[in-house]
Amino acid sequence: KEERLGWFRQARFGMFIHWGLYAIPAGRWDGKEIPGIGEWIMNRASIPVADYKALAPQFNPTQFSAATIVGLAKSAGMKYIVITSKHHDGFAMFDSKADPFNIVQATPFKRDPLKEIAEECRKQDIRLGFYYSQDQDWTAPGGAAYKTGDHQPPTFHWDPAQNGSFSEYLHKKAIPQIKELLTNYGEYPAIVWFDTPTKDMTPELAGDIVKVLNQHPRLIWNNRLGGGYEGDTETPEQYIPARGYPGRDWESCMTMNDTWGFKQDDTNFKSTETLIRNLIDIASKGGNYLLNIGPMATGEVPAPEVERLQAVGKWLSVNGAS
Ligand code: JFZ
Repeated sequence: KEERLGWFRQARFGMFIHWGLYAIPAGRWDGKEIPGIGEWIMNRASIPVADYKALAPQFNPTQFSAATIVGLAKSAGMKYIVITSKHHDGFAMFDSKADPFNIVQATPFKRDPLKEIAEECRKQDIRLGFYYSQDQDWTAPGGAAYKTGDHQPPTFHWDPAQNGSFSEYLHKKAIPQIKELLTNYGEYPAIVWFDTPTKDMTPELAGDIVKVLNQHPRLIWNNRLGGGYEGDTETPEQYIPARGYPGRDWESCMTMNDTWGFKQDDTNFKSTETLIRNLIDIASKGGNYLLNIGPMATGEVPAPEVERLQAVGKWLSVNGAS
């Protein structure tokens, strides 16, 4: 375990990246600001599957630069990156043969940003992890959905196109894509970051994922797979546990404003001082700080996020901590 988690225990500071089609509406739909976090817009605004999928042909983030983003993490003093490979909207931000709703096949951009980031992480000596929404998938038939608004139990779906078998979704889309992520990016991912399990993820179905994970003995995965699996890491969200997690590895993930995915109307950014204090507090308790950025539909990182990361990096180097 020490051999596998050694780097993670030293890391202290990482970059979370939430980036996907939701960066296009950026929190507004039909001219209205949709409450809540930006990457949840499809669910919060009950957007039909076909309308959401129509965002893909508009996605052309030509300003995206892996070198810039990895360089930003590096200059902030971060030691690793975790990026959304597929969020709850079901859109794969990587080259997938398992499902056509992906950035290479369904957009004019046609590039695989995960591949570009992986190459850059290799060059700049940064570890790389992939976030993958294994349970919720709002565009694949059978994918799960958390309830919002008036969505009805038991599925909380809002579009008949979402109906189907969860087990089939898992075996035909999620597991094949997890295999792609685990085999197509060289020594990465170092981490698979699962999220939001529902009761659909039975111990048996989660076990089918674990069989795949176990073929990669150096892989770290978090505590959000579901099916009763604890994983390697605790993932407190938006808070710092008072005493850390004695005996467990952990990372606090946090936003800089109030959203993970880019939202044009959210300017409620924390101060650099708060970010530095959070990092110190977390490090003093033995955890890692996984601090989020939400790139825009152009591929650029919002300026307030760039400024803060550079300022944190400067503080770390002036104080001999990086
Ligand atoms: C989840 C996602 O739904 C969200 O979009 C984002 O990706 C975030 C990092 O993870 O949201 C959660 C998951 C877990 C908790 C809260 C929000 N939690 O355990 O309190």
